[in-house]
Amino acid sequence: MTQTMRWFGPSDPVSLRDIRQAGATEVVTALHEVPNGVVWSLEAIRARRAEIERAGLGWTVVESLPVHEAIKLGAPDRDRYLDAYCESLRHLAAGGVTVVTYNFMPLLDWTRTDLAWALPDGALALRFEPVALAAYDLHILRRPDAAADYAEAVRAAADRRYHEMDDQARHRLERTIIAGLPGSEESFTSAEFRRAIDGYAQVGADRLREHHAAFLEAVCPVAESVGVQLVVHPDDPPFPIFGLPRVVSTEADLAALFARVPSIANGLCFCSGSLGARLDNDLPGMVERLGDRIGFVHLRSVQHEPDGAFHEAAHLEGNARMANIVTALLEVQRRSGRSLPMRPDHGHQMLDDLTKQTNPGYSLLGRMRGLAELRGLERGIAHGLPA
Ligand code: CS2
Ligand code: MN
Repeated sequence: MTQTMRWFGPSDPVSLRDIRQAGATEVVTALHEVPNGVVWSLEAIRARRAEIERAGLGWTVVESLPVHEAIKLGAPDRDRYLDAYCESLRHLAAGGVTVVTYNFMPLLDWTRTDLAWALPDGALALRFEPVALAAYDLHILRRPDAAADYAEAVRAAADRRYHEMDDQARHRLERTIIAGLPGSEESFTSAEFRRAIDGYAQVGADRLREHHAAFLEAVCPVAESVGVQLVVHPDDPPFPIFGLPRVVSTEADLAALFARVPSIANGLCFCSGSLGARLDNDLPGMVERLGDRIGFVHLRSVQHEPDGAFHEAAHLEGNARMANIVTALLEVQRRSGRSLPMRPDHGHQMLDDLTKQTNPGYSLLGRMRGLAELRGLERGIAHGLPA
């Protein structure tokens, strides 16, 4: 696989030199400074490429070109955002990019309830805990109808949790959930978030699927004509939260999406961490069956805990069955003759990074450990395979 690392651009505390020394040959990045919905100019793309190449690295994958809420909502002004998206795709192709990542999650990008969960060895991991999410939803956000979304036992545990928390802990939980994790486009206060959720009152899963298909039908012909593959990043976590629909969570969701819009530009960012947050997703099997659609790979493993909670484990630990996933990916490469761009998705905050200001999940050392382990795993497996 082509080893990459995510870089958030010139403001990232992790430098291009760091990434190169970690052993990656490419970065995946985005023009994070351009607001969602505004066209990425060819000039800005070229300038970013020049900076990356000066550091001895390549850039073929964008993560992410965000999809405007008007498109997800199917709002009357969506056409102008679709046009802007197509224009950015043309510029990206002219600027040497071949893979463009996006997600189709309403309002929130990836969501966690704890960004600094201490592991037994003192490193910090990201964690998602349904009881904490419910405590926020029921007691801080106070979303009307929220109670109906939780089982009695979860509600009771959430009540207890909320009452045990002091104001500071409540504030921290609120910021963790809605202030926007690295790479997210949206950042809300609870009042804004409640209003934004209301905007989805008429958009259930079926309509969101329609809007997703309409998006792909509008942009795939352009992507195909300029030689770019769009890859959808799965929902994280892969189930509905805050009553908002999620439609990119399971193998069935993905198979239906590819059947509905068969264009070769309609691809998948296979994220073993996001998809792995559901135990009913058979990760190696999904690589085998959806392999032809995979254009980009995120490798990470979650450790499931009792009561539906999970945390991000070290890359080769947890529930993901990483050796089986990498074996399946190598088979996809063999059969298609491609080298898939891969990145370690998130990493623990550890060692010297514990004293630094870092982007949650995107500190250097944890990801360097992840990349080193994954590289070793890949080499070891490839060594045993017939040429
Ligand atoms: C996250 C997301 O899990 C992940 O990869 O870091 O921010 C992801 O990059 C986006 O959802 C892709 O659009
Ligand atoms: Mn991912």
